[in-house]
Amino acid sequence: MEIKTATFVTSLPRYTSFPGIGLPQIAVAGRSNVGKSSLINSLCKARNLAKTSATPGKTRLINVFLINNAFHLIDLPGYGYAQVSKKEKQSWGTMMEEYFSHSEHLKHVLHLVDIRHEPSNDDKQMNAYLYGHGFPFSVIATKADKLSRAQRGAMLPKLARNLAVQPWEIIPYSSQNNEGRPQLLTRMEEALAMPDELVL
Ligand SMILES: Nc1nc2c(ncn2[C@@H]2O[C@H](COP(=O)(O)OP(=O)(O)O)[C@@H](O)[C@H]2O)c(=O)[nH]1
Ligand SMILES: [Mg+2]
Repeated sequence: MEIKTATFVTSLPRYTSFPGIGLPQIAVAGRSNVGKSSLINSLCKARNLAKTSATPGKTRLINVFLINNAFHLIDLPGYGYAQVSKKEKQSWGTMMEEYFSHSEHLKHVLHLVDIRHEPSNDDKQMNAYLYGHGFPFSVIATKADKLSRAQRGAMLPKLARNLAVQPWEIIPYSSQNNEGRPQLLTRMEEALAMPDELVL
């Protein structure tokens, strides 16, 4: 698959209000600052399609992008930002619940984790949620450019063990040099081709 067109559709504070149009969806989930928006820009070869930020905890909305007029890419609000109030954490939880319970066209979740760190408790909770609800997902290890080959070789098995996937299933990704982009596009193409019956 190649991405030929990518456009911003809308930002939603509540997923229930998205009319949807029956297109399949691929969602991007992960900690604040893990590189969700950067990955979307890298995938779409667009500099500013999704707004990136050096300050974590900025994306409080569900951002919807239309790709190739064929599917929606969903930038979910990040979790795990320490400086948020209990109330904000609750509203994040409500938004995610609303999204996952109304996303009948969701084909695949890209769960982004930082390749440099052992998964946080929030990462493990997200992983357990995806497993528990039977959502097909891939683990994408972001910021791969920040590690040497050797360091990476040591980290991938740790990530895999914590997130109950095989090390070779994880896609190391760099939004800086687009490493991992072809593999991720292939993974997305396969996910989009899955029959709906397999999506719980
Ligand atoms: N070196 C490097 N930095 C990255 C990469 N992806 C994201 N970043 C940086 O990490 C910060 C957060 O990225 P952003 O995409 O806004 O994260 P989000 O909160 O998950 O959407 C920004 O300063 C990005 O420039 C990457 O692959 N490599
Ligand atoms: Mg973002």
